[in-house]
Amino acid sequence: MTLILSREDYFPAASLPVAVAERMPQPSFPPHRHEFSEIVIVWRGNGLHILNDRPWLITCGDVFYIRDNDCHSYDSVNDLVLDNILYCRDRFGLGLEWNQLLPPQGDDAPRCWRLTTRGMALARSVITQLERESRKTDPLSIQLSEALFLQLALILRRHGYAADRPWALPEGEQLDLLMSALQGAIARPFDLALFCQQNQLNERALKQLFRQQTGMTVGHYLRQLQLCQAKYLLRTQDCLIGEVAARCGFDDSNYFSVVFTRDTGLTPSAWRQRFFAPRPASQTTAMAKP
Ligand code: RM4
Ligand code: NI
Repeated sequence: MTLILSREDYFPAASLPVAVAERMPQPSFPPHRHEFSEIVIVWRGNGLHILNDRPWLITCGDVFYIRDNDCHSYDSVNDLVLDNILYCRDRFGLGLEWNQLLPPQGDDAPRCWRLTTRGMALARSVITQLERESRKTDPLSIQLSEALFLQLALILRRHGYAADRPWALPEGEQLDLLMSALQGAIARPFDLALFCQQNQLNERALKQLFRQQTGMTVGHYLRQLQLCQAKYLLRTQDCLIGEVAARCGFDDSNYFSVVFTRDTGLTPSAWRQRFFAPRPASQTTAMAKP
């Protein structure tokens, strides 16, 4: 007979829909089921989580949705810190569509989810409020607990992704990944298709997201990064134009000059001269973009 954890033992009152059980640390715990559902969020450390006979090595950022009829246990724990958010669907009173707010629960649904670092920070603060609120039994607190639980569920959806589907990385994180790759790509050619392949991202969707968020195409943005770098180098370093071109990702210094002139209205050397050659007050030159 597996252990069954009762509502009575884990909820301070029969009217409460949500309870937060912090485990700092989570010790090894024998196989059990619950008379409630449970969301497990792992903050730190590691251990083995055995869910319906399947072992998962868990660590920070892992999230599990445990259904009433699941059986699970913890083993080989090592400084494992997690929170259990316990809830009873039948005690919710706000009339929300929980089937749509929580991830699908079918047999082929992913079992292990990952929460991004940003998601963890957001979840952390909601759980802190929920922990306090969920102990109170007046009607308003009960509603507020449900609302906070809703907020948590939405954060987990927005900032979480199935552990076996890294290409479904939340949009914000996809964009961060791309941005840092582009910053590192100023001096070398950047291959977006290759980048997407390496990071298991959908190229079309990422291009669209980039455009939506920045108002530029990836190519335009990269070109502007290169030109900013070129202006900076021209102004601060006394090197050859060809060297500036190479350090900004152009193999061909003539082509660099064409692009630079088209963008600024000045050739690279004329642009540089603005900062170095003293100009007589009467001389008029085309106004250059900064
Ligand atoms: C235990 C363990 C179980 C959970 C209970 C509430 O320490 O984390 O999985 O159901 O707490
Ligand atoms: Ni449990």
